[in-house]
Amino acid sequence: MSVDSYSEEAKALKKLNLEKATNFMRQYRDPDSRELKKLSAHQFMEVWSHYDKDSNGYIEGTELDGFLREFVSSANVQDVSPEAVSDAMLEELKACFMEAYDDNQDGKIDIRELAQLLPMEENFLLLFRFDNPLESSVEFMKIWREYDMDGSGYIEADELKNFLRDLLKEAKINDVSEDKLIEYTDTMLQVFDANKDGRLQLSEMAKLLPVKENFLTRQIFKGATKLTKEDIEKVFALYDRDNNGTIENEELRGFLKDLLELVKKDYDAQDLEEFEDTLLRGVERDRGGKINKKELTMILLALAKKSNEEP
Ligand SMILES: [Ca+2]
Ligand SMILES: [Ca+2]
Ligand SMILES: [Ca+2]
Ligand SMILES: [Ca+2]
Repeated sequence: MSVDSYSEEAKALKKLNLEKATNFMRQYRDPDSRELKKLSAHQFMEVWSHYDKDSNGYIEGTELDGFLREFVSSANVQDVSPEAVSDAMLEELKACFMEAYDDNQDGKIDIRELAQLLPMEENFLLLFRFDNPLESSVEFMKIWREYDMDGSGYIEADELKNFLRDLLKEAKINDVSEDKLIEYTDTMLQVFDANKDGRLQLSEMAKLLPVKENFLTRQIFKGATKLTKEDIEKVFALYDRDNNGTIENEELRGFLKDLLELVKKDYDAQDLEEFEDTLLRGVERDRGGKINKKELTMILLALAKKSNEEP
């Protein structure tokens, strides 16, 4: 290598590093057209973890401002610094942007929403677009049981890989190499493993596989109004998916998961089990983890009472 080409290269590298430091998004744009390049799974993860600075699973508040400033100014052919985006412009931009991308309208960008925004490898993108959200937590618990093959109470890397492989298969994608699949698994694990123990617990998997609605967050269960017989019938029907007159197995665990979600942000299989013990001890008499309508009524009344007592 000649000295000249070396110094050219060094200059280019220096420029790239400088751009990275001032605007992280710029490296993912084509230097001429300024269009976003297709991101690999790994690059997507880089973007995500760069902007979700506190790794809480959302790009929000000042993180969101920072991302938007850099996202927009990096599209400029001239080197405008992120600060060149005025506050007024930013507010306007944010309004439009959130309108378009904040699907669940919580004012934050989650990973699924970012995945819709950035161009990515198609097969990897698919993993964020599969037939979701799930109908309910009952379906979630069925999937959980299927993929926690060793019953450890966690989805470990190999189990996650099986899950992702099946997702791709379902989407009729059969040409993903084992290496790619491992890359996808690593990336998904890094993104969703919030407590960094190298495996997914229930609450982490719940982010990867969201359900349409937690039925129990509806107003009636927040003690706002009195629980009517109709309400109870409705809840019962929601969880007794096979209509056999009792809530059991995944139906019961789906119900427990929804309950748990109301009180806890992070939870694992052990929490669910302990919760089941406490909750059923009072109402269920040795019938092997099933609850009938009467028992459900008692549980819901106890909960309504409790939430009425809380300020
Ligand atoms: Ca965050
Ligand atoms: Ca497992
Ligand atoms: Ca974890
Ligand atoms: Ca049932």
